[in-house]
Amino acid sequence: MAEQRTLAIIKPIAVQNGHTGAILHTICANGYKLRALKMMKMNKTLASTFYQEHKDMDFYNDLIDFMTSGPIVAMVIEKENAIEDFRNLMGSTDPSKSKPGTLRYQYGTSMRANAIHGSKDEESAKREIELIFTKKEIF
Ligand code: 3AN
Repeated sequence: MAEQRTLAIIKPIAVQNGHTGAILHTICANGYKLRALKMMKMNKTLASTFYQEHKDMDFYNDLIDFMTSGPIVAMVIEKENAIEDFRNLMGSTDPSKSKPGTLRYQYGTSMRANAIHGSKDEESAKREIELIFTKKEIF
């Protein structure tokens, strides 16, 4: 299978709690190559565009507030089958239902504060990467 790229985001709570280094280590130890990396704060416009598919959900406003509440660490990571494999490494949306060994099991505290984001399919990965990074920022 060909190399594939996905967008990962270490969410505000995990950054605030000092888990950035450990999460980056886990990602790299699982065979992902870093192609782009930055610490940044999402503004409401960016967060609303990023999560536009959820705009009618009851958790949407909470999600936008949370994602703009502090710095995040965003990255483009690459390996074979990166999108599906990274979803497996993240674990379920609800950390209490995620499997031991997954990032959300280890670092997530609630549905909202579930530590990490990973694109769900190729179309989302392309859209999300382009929202966060310019072409020049990707190596
Ligand atoms: P995932 O990130 O696992 O693909 P999505 O795409 O269904 O999950 O939801 C996007 C984000 O919205 C989740 N990562 C989570 O932070 C938040 N979220 C999803 N469902 C809920 C919920 N029921 N209550 C609060 N936040 C939620």
